[in-house]
This record gives sequence, C-alpha cells and structure tokens, in this order.
Amino acid sequence: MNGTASRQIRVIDSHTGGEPTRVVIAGGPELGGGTMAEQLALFEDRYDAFRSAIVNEPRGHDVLVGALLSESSESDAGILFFNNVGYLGMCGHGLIGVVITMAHLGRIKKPGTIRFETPVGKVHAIWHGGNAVSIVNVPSYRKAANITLNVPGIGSITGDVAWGGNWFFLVKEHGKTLALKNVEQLTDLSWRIRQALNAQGFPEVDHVELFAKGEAGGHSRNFVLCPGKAYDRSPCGTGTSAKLACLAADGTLAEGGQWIQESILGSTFRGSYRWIDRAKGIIEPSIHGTAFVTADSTLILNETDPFCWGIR
Ligand code: PYC
Repeated sequence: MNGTASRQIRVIDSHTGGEPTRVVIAGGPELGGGTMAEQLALFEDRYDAFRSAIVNEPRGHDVLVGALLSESSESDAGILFFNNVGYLGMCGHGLIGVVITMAHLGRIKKPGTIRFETPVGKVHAIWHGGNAVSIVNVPSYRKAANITLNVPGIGSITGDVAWGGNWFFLVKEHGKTLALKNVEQLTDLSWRIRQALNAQGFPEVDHVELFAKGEAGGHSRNFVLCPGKAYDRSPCGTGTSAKLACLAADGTLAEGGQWIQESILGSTFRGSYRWIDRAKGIIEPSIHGTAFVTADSTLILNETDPFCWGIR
C-alpha cells in the first residue's frame, strides 16, 4: 500500500433474525489470556479505535454488533461484544451469529455444545446443525417491578428493570403500535424513557424494551432500543432473557414452558427457563434462534485514511 501503514482484518458477517453480527476472524487486537474483565479493560483502554474501525461507518453502521473471540482458561473461548458506542456484557443474537460463523468456517464440525466466557459470566451454545442454535444465557432476574417514571414530554410510564446479560427497562403500556412504519416514534419514545430512567435512579439501564401482542404467531412482539440508539432487528437475546425473568417472577410462564418472542420485523426467538433460585427470582434462560452468514470479507485499515478508525 505505497509504503503506508495498513492493516487487514478478516471478518465474517451474519444476521440473526435480521440483526447483524460481525465476527473478527484475524487481524484483531490481541488481548492476552487474562480474565474476561481484564481483556475487556485492555480492549477499552488500548484498542477502542479498533472497535470503532470495525463496526462504525464507513465500514460498518450503527446497527452492527461486533464480536471478538479470545482465549479463556475456563471455556472453549472468551468473547467480547461491542457496538457503535461501546461494549455489551452479553449479546444473544450475536452469540447465535458467532456459532453459525464457527460452523461456516468448519471450526465446529458436528452438532454439540460450545462453552464461552463473557465479561458478565459463562454461557454456552448448542449448534443443532444447519442454521439453528440454542444459547443458555447468564443468570437473569428482575431487579425492580412497576417503576413509574415521569418522562418529559410524554408523562407517566411504568415498567420493570431486569438483567439478562445487559440491563433492560421493560414497558407494556406505552400507547404505540409496534410496527416498522413507526420506528422513528418508537425510537424517540424509548430514548426519552431511557433518559428519564437514567436520571431517576437507574443509571445502569441502557436498553429499553417496549412490548405488544404478538402478530406472527408469537406470545409477544417487542421493540428494543440499544445503547447507541439503533433498534434491534432481532427479538434481542438478552432482552428476551430479561423478559423471561419478569414472566417467571410474575408466575406467568412456568419453568420449562415456551415463550415465542417476536421482533419488530416479526422474526422470532423461542425462549424458556429453569429456576436457579426461585426464592431470589433468578433464572437460567435458554434462547433458540437461527442465523445466516452474509459476507466473508477483509477490512482494510489504511492509517492515511482520515476515517481509518471509523466515524465516531
Ligand atoms: O441479542 O442480546 C442481544 C442483543 C443485545 C443488543 C443487540 N442484540
């Protein structure tokens, strides 16, 4: 490249229920073999420009979630997920995409279980062959039920705060129709809710999830606003885990029962749970979905390019 410093990063893109994942295969940052918390800290401190170069424009876009596989002393692989604005604790659609990517590469040859370590705990995935994957997520729970917020410009909104590998605010009553044609309104409402929630005692929550009745055979449809203001095209694996925790706490879904969660596109995940600690309301969620590989590419990072490290 004319003597200028340039790097190549091989990535494989996939989508899970419409939501894209980009897995770094080669050329990404080396994070050593420390704990996942140490690897995440290193990624954030030293290599955040890589995150932006991989997922942000001009090579990526706001919806894209990146995944970097790393070493783990306790699992088959460590995994870090990142997006347009930072890092995710876990990512359900992303993990399904990672497994289908590994199968595409021949790194897993027969259906079975793969164990991963994330910064928020251990998870595992079962590749069923073809495009189908189940994931068993981190312990999930509802932290607070029926929190009423005063949302400027909107009024009172009530919802639950729950953990499913990321923090969610789950709202059933919002007065909107969950349809693609309303995405701008839904984004505006969810963003206002998030600002109010963060200001009114829940700074940790960075995902907002609106619910309505299912329309494509599911028990429920959702609209999920992610931390960087993009909406999830999939039903959101960690969001569905948070939903399962609320259903379990309310006694609405029994252990082992199935919950079909639809996304705003109508794509579905099948969820279920088992109790880890019923008295404390802690569940182990399982999510089943499908992913498809869409590209196998090499990103070129030319340091003379003014947008080499992405548009931040
Ligand atoms: O599937 O968990 C998920 C997820 C989080 C953000 C985007 N997708």
